[in-house]
Amino acid sequence: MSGAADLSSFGLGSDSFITVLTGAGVSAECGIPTFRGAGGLWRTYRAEELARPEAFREDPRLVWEWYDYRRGICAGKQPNPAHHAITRLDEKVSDFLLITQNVDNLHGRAGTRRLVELHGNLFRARCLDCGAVTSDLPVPLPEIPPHCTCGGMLRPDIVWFGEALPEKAIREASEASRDCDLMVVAGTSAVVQPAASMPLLAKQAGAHVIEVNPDPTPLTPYVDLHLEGKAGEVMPGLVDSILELTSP
Ligand code: BV8
Ligand code: ZN
Repeated sequence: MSGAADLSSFGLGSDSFITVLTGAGVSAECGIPTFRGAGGLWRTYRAEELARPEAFREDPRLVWEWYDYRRGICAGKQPNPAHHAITRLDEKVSDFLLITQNVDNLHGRAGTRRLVELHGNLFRARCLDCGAVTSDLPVPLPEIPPHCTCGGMLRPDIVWFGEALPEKAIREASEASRDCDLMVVAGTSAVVQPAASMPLLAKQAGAHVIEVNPDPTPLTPYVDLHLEGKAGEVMPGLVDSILELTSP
C-alpha cells in the first residue's frame, strides 16, 4: 500500500513540529529480525532473557556473543526506503525529531541527524570501571568480553530491561511528544515502556498520530490514522504527503 494520505484535516503547515517514533519493524525489510516476531530467537534464547543486567552479570561472554552476532548482522545491512524517507523529513522540515527504540544504527547511517536513541546503540560500548564510551570496537570483536584501555570490562551501551533510559533521551523525547503537532509511529508493537506511552502523550497534548504497521497494535484504537503496510512501502508516500503540507 502506498502511504500517500489526505492529511488536509490535520492543519499542518510550515511551522508544524513533526516527530517520528520507530521500532524494530522499520528495519525488518533490511532483514533484521524484530524482537517479538518469528525471527526474535537467537540460539534458544529470547531477547528479553538476554537483554537484562542480570544476564550480563551471570554470563557476560554469552550476552556479548549475542550482541556481537547482532552487530555483525546490522553492520552488513543497508538502510531501507523507510529510513531514507525519515531522513527526508529531517532535511526538509524545520521542526523535527526522530525518537527511535532501535539500536541498529541504521537511522544514523541513513543520514538522520535530529534523533534520540531511547535504548542505546549496538555499536557503542561503555566501561564498567571508568565509564568511557567507545564507538570504535571492530566487528566482529577480537576478544569477548571486550575490555577498555583502562583494563575495565566493557558492556554494550544499550538500555536493558529493568534499566532506566538515559535522562537526556527521556527528557528530549517526552518534551517532543508533548510539543509536536504530528507523530508518525512506525514499526513498533507499542508494548515496551516508556516509549509506548509517548504517542499517547502526544495525542493527549493535541497532536495527530499516524501509525504505520502491517498489524494492529495496542496503540491502534487511539491513532487518527492507521496505515496498514510495511514501513518501506508506506513511508515514502506518507512523507511526500507531509512535505506537501509543511514545505514553505
Ligand atoms: C524501565 C535494547 C524503569 C535491548 C530494549 C514488567 C516486568 C518488568 C519490566 C516491566 C514490566 N512492565 C513494564 C516494564 C518495563 C519494561 C517494559 O516495558 N517491558 C515490556 C516488555 C512489558 N521497560 C523497561 O524495562 C525499560 N526501563 O522501565 O526502567 C526504571 C526507572 C528508573 C530506574 C530503574 C528502572 C527499558 C526498556 C528498554 C529495553 N531495551 N532494547 C536490545 O536491543 O538488546 S527494548 C527492545 O524492544 C528494542 O529496543 C525494541 O525496539 C523494543 C520495542 O520493540 P519493537 O521495536 O516494537 O519491536 P517488536 O518486535 O516488539 O515489534 C515490531 C513491530 O513491527 C510489530 O508491531 C510488527 O507488526 C511491526 N512490523 C513488522 N514488520 C514491519 C513492521 N512494521 C512496519 N514495517 C514492517 N516491514
Ligand atoms: Zn575504562
